[in-house]
Amino acid sequence: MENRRETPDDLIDQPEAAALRALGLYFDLRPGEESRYDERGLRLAREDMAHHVKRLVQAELAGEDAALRDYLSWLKVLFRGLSISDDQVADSLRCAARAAAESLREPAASDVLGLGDRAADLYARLDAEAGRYGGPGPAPGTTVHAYVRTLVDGRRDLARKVVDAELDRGVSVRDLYLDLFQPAQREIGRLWHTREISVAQEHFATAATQYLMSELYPRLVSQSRPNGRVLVAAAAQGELHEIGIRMVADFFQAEGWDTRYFGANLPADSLLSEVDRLKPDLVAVSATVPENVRWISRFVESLRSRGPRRPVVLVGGLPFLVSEGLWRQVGADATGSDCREAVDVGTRLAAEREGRGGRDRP
Ligand code: B12
Repeated sequence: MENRRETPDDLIDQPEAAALRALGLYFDLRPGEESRYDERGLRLAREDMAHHVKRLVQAELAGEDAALRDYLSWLKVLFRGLSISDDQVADSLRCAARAAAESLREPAASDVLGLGDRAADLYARLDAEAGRYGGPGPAPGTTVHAYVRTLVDGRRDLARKVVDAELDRGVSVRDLYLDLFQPAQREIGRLWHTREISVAQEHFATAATQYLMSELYPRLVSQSRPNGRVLVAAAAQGELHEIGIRMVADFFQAEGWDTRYFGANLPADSLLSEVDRLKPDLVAVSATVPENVRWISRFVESLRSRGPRRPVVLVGGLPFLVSEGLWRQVGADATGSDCREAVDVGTRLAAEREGRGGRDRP
């Protein structure tokens, strides 16, 4: 068919036409529903369809079930408590898959079509509470709970007091990163997801945590002894989540690495140029949004084409936590589930590389 021209990448970048087609298919399948939508409702339905299209196509690219399951359990929590039945969601997934398949070439078209039916069946059987995004959140009385409350209430001064009390009882900055800021950010995400807090409250919490991390940074690196190794750390192209990779960079710096941290959304070409210029021992790249993993794959491919004296590559972030083997699939040398593991594995791989004859330095 001559209109089947799009690659999976094109469709992920521009899902709008397929989303519109999917919504048409959905209203054909469920006559009578369209009249219940006002203009805003239709816009939201199109956005939901575009999201389905992107995630189904990305799951097809990933080629395993974990990414699909994760998306469905995320949807299950999102729609919990709303008047949208499992049946409606299942039909919208099928229609999104059909519309996506219509604009893809084979074999991707058949694969995505098959994913639609699998997603619809799986969705009905999933338990919202059981997945990564459900659950009750931190228990009242815990430090994480207290810290999150201060942020939700817009009280950075009180958040600071929670942090100071932890420091006074001897908690290290590393442990604050891992046992307070990380779970608190995930809880903030859960509260946003379940509509218990607004986007503005999430932004406030994130900004306050970043502010506190900056304040603690001198303490974190105060004992650090330079070890001569260089790290380049960045969030993938398109990726706005930056706290995880910032924590990774800070932990490396605390271990004596000379760390260049580039923050969010670094275009893949700029990352490559910096790697060529700085000749680091290790590159750490992070993604949270599944679609951004594509940029990491391309970056690693370009890096590998530079030969065996390229730096070690670590990848991490949510999609790599969800799909165990994804780091291998993108061609990286390893992953780590958190900033502590990142430093352990990165240090080991850099030492192995040095043992085998070192790195390409001017
Ligand atoms: C803050 C936040 C945002 C902020 C980010 C601002 C900023 N300056 O960082 C903003 C508002 C921009 C945002 C936007 C979006 N977000 Co958001 N966000 C979050 C939130 C609440 C916290 C993220 C965070 O700081 N986590 C804490 C860090 C410490 O954890 P981490 O990233 O996992 O990092 C650790 C490990 O993964 C690992 N690691 C990370 N990187 C690396 C790299 C290497 C090399 C290694 C080895 C290890 C490693 O080590 C880290 C430290 O221990 C999360 C909730 C959550 N569960 O994380 C949602 C969350 C990630 N967001 C979500 C969504 C849906 C979005 C949006 C799509 C929403 C929208 N419709 O616009 C957009 C996407 C934007 C984009 N293109 O990137 C979903 C993702 C669900 C999914 N599976 O896709 C989440 C899970 C919320 C939820 N429960 O629904 N978000």
